[in-house]
Amino acid sequence: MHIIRYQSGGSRTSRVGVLIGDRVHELQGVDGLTALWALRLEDLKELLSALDGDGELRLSDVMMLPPIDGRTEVWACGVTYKISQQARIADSEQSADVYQRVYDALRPELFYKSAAWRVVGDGQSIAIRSDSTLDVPEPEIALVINAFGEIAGYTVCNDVSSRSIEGENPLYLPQAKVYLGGCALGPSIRPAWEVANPYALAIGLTIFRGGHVAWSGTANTSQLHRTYDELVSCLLHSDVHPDGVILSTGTCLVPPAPFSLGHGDIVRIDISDIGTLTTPVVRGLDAIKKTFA
Ligand code: DO4
Ligand code: MG
Repeated sequence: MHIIRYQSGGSRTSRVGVLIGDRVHELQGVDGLTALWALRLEDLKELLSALDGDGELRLSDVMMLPPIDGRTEVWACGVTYKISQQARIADSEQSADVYQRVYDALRPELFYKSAAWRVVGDGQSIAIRSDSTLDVPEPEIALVINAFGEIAGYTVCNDVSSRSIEGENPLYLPQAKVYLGGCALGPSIRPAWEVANPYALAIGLTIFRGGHVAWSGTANTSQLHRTYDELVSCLLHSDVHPDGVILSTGTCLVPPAPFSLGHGDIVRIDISDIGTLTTPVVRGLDAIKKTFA
């Protein structure tokens, strides 16, 4: 079962539903995903478990939208896998010790990534900045957290990042991370109760260029250096998210420099039991603005 946001029948209204097999059940009266995150986990499970396999629409009849809406924000964790720490130390000659220290510190690195409206979904373009020289996708498992701080589900996140801008100075992190086309999520949300072991999920990253694989790698969430509960409790320590929040848990794959994303590349992220997120790459603000009609 996957929770989805979609449009159908030529209407521009976004709907919330559940995908079972290739059938879509519209959740009547649920006017946004945020209404689901306002429910306690046990109530959400009861609501969705009442559905059977006979949804009224086929998957091919709907247009999927990014699985986030309303005031739900995307936050992200940094340096939660050894590979991320090592790549950042290599990029950042003068500030290498900040990455060394945060990896083992009690307090994790958490940063704001995106408002819902600027998140792109499966099949939509991501962007690299025209003032950046080294760019990578960051394939990450993201936690969907409800208004009560419970993990309600999991989705795939691409925390697209400029390594050259962050590497120049860690204080440039927001510019390396937060810009139009810099965050992709989806295609759907897998309810938490259906994921037997979220610490044993295979993550694959494949970057296609000119019809060929330009780079690929695999990793596993078993390599995560922290627990999901610890990351959630730090995020919510002194903050509230009444519409829920999505927390991306850090990258476990970094294509080694000098590999850099380019205009026309296609990025595919596969996370077992969760989904596959595929996004073409464009370079520069004008190009990404054209895709945000
Ligand atoms: O330290 C900067 C960000 C790290 C990050 O995004 C990651 O480890 O995934
Ligand atoms: Mg990241």
